[in-house]
Amino acid sequence: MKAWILVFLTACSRGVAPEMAGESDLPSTDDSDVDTAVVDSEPLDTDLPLDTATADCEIVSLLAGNITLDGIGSDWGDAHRVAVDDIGDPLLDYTGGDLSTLYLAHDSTWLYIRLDVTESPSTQFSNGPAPMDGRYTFNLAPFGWAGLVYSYADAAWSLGANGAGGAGLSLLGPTAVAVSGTTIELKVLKDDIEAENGYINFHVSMENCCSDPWITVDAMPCVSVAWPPGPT
Ligand SMILES: [Ca+2]
Ligand SMILES: [Ca+2]
Repeated sequence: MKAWILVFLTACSRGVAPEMAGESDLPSTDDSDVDTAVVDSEPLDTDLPLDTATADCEIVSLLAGNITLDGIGSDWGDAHRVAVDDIGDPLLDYTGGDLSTLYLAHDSTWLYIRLDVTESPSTQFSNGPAPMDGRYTFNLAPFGWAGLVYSYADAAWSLGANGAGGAGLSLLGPTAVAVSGTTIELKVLKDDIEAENGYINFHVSMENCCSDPWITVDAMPCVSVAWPPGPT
């Protein structure tokens, strides 16, 4: 997988920052030490130690919800909010690069993820040449990752656009992503998700993916949910 591939939703890869292997939490966006946020472009290890997979992630509830994928957040209750992040804390000043709130929900078929940012989500985060080198990343460790992608080729929000792939996940293109205002909604087939240790960790971030060094510009606190989830 090429380093410049825009957004994906995969879960495990080799060479991810130590925090992805459960050795530490995602780098705090308050941390001025950029080096701690550096990751390389190699795939993550799919054999993460099971007992450390949730060590640095707060275990939260994944509740059933009746979600419409339209980018409008009114169909999410407060109980679906699983993480909040500080405002004004990105390491780089990218429009749409300040992450604020993460929500999770599911129904009988889909896992839904909602990310709110403080400005309109950037359509400049793509795998094009600089400065269009950022991306929103939704990493569902330890089993795989999914990617959210803005397809510069199609000029549309699209899951798996521009050739981005997700190990073991069906990336359904534009039908799996909706953006409106400051809200991004996406959905992943539950049948594609397998948790080896009974939990899935969610690492959601905005990355300066194609620069050197490759840094995490802003990140949501990691959360972990039991998987498979309860009945809907
Ligand atoms: Ca909605
Ligand atoms: Ca933030």
